[in-house]
Amino acid sequence: MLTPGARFAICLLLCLPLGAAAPAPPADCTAEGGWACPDIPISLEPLEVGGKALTAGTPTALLFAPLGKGGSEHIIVADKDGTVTVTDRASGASKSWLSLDGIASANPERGLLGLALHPRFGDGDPRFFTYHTVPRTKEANANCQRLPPFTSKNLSEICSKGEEFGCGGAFVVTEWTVDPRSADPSSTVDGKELLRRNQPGEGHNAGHVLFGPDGKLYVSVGDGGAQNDPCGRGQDLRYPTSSILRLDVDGKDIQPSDNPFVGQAGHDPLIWAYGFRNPWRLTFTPASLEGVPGGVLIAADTGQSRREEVDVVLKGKNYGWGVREGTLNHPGAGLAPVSDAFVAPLFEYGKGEGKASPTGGFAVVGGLVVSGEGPLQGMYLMGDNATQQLRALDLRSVDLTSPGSWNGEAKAHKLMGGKVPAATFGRDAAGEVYVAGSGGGVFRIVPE
Ligand SMILES: [Ca+2]
Repeated sequence: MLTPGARFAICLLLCLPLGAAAPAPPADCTAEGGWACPDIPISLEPLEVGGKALTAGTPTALLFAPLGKGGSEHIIVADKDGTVTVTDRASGASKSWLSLDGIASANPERGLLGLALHPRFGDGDPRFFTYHTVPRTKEANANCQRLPPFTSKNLSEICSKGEEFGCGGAFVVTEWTVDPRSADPSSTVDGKELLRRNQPGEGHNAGHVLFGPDGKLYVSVGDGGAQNDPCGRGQDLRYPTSSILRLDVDGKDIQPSDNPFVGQAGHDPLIWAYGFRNPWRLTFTPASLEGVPGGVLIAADTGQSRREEVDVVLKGKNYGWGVREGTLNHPGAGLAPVSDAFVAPLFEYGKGEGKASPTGGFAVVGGLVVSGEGPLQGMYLMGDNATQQLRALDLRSVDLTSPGSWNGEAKAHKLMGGKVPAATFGRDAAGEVYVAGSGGGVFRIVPE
C-alpha cells in the first residue's frame, strides 16, 4: 500500500492535470465485496471540552457550529431521550435547548432521531429541525387492540388500518426557533410541526434530517418494521415510509415543486427516492474535493439478514427494499427478478462476515466524507453499531456519476485501532471528524 505521503505526492503529479478523473485504486485492494482492502490504522481520541471527555447519552446528532456570526464553536448533541444539549467548546459550559416530553418508548429504535440546523443558523437564522417518533395514543391503543392478528391473508388490511389508527405511533418533523445566546435557551424555544405521519409499526425509523446544498431538508424514513417489510412499504409510493423525503422549509409549502412524484396520483409528493429499509444517516459530499463530485447524497441503509449497504441517492430512484437486499434478491420476496430498475448499492458488506440470520448482528451507520488532508481524504467514513467496526469507503475509486457502474464492490478499508458502536458522525469547523457511539462516547478519528 502507498504511504499517505507517497499517495499525496502522486496525486499532486497526476491528479491535478487530470481534473476530476479518479486515480486508480491501490493494486492490492481487490473487490471481493469491498472488504478485502488493506486496513488503515487509526486511533480514537476522546473529545475533550473544559478539560474532560464529553459524554453524549444516546446520541443521534453531533453538530459543531457557532451560535451566531463570529461566535465560538459549540457542540450540539441530540439524544434519543428527547434532549438537545449545547456545549461551548472553549469553556465546557452546557445549556439545554430542548427536552421533548411524551416520546419515551420501550422500543430502542424510537425517540429523537435527528437534528439539523438551518444552513443560515450561524448567520442568525434561529431555526433548527428535528425528527422524532411519538408513541401510539390511548385512542389508537383501543383501536389497535381490536385488530385481528397478522396473517398472510389480511396483511394489507391490517397494515392500512394500523397506519390509519397509528398503531406504530407517528413520526414528526418539527421546525423550532431558539435564542441560542439566552441564559436559558430552552425557555425561548418554540416549535411548529411541519410533518406528522402515522406509522403501521414501530421499528426501522431512520430519522435523519439534513440540509442539502440546494437548501432543501432531506429526511430519511425507514420501513416501519417488522421483518421482511410485511406492509410492503418499501415499494409502495403512497406512503412516506422507506423513503428519503425532500422538504422546503423556506417556502410557503413544505412540498418542493420539483420533487420527482409531484402531481402523480397515488404517490407521496414529498418522496425524493425510495426502497430503503432503515436509512439511518445521510451525508452530502463536500462541494470542492479533488476527485469527488460535490453535492452527492449518500445514505447508509441498515440491512436485514444478508447485506448492509451504502447507496448514492438519486432523484426518483428505487433502491430495492423489500424486494432486494443490497445486490441480492431478498429471500422474503424470493421470486423477484434481478432488474436494473433498482439502483445497486455503491458498497455492501455482510458476505464473508457471518451475516446470515435475520437478527444479523450488523447495522451499518453512515457517515460523512473526509475533506481534510491525510490518508482518509476523499473517503466516506461509516461504522457498524453492532460489530463496532469502522470503515472508510474510497470515493475516488468509483465513479459517483455512473450508476450503471455501481455493484456493491467499491473499495472500502477497515479502520483498525479502535472500535465504537457508531451512532452518528460529526465534523468541526477545522475539518476534524468525530464518531459518537451509542454508549455516549465521542471520539475524534485520527489516522496514525
Ligand atoms: Ca437497497
